[in-house]
Amino acid sequence: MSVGRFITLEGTEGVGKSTNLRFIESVLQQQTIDYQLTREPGGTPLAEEVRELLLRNRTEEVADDAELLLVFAARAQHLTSVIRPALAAGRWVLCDRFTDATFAYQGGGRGLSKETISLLETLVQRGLQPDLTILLDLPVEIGLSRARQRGELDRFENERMAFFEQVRQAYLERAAADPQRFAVIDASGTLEQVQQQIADVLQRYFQEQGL
Ligand code: Z5A
Repeated sequence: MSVGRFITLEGTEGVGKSTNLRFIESVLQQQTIDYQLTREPGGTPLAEEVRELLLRNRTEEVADDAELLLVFAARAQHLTSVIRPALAAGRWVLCDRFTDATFAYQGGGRGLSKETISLLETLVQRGLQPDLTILLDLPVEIGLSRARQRGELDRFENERMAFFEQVRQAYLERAAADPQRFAVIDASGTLEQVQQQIADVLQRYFQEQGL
């Protein structure tokens, strides 16, 4: 049996991840690819509970290390219960955010060291990495104004502009360091323009995979 492929979608607030996930799903369906859609933090009942803990606005300040460990606790469960079994069964996994988000938010945004994050990555992932990461990139002010139109803001969305600038820079640095895995999409255009770029990336990827 063939092993599935692991595709992740990343970006800062308001880049259009949810909207474009539905588009990526439609492309996979056209290609008759058997896939599992999932997300981080979350993807299993336990990990979804951790997500709720992470996103809820609270008066107690959350320690950066506590936030980091919660993210990886959810990821460990998600990998064991959902991602590894799906890939082993030959299914593709389409995941809304993964560890690049940790390097961007907890690393770039909170300022935690890459070394610490890498240590936990090694422990939890044991070498497993996404095969393709689509990074939707957008100037922070445009993304935030899009995100704010959606209503109530969660704990992350309430962060300052400088935080999201650091998150964006960390994403772009990771993409520049691994151009084989990352496809950076300019998400500032119309939805049609963004989806055309995503379709091109996926077509190229399918060709490389001999599909
Ligand atoms: N987090 C973390 O800190 N560390 C980690 O390791 C992980 C996550 C894995 C939840 O993520 C939080 O978890 C996240 C980081 C943290 N921070 N926050 N918040 P999430 O992925 O669930 O949350 P999100 O960033 O809000 O994702 P989202 O719901 O997919 O939002 P979106 O990217 O903004 O997508 P959208 O809802 O499709 O688009 C926003 C609006 O823009 C919407 O009204 C669209 O109709 C509109 N839109 C979309 N595309 C366009 C174009 N091209 N033009 C005009 N308008 C558009």
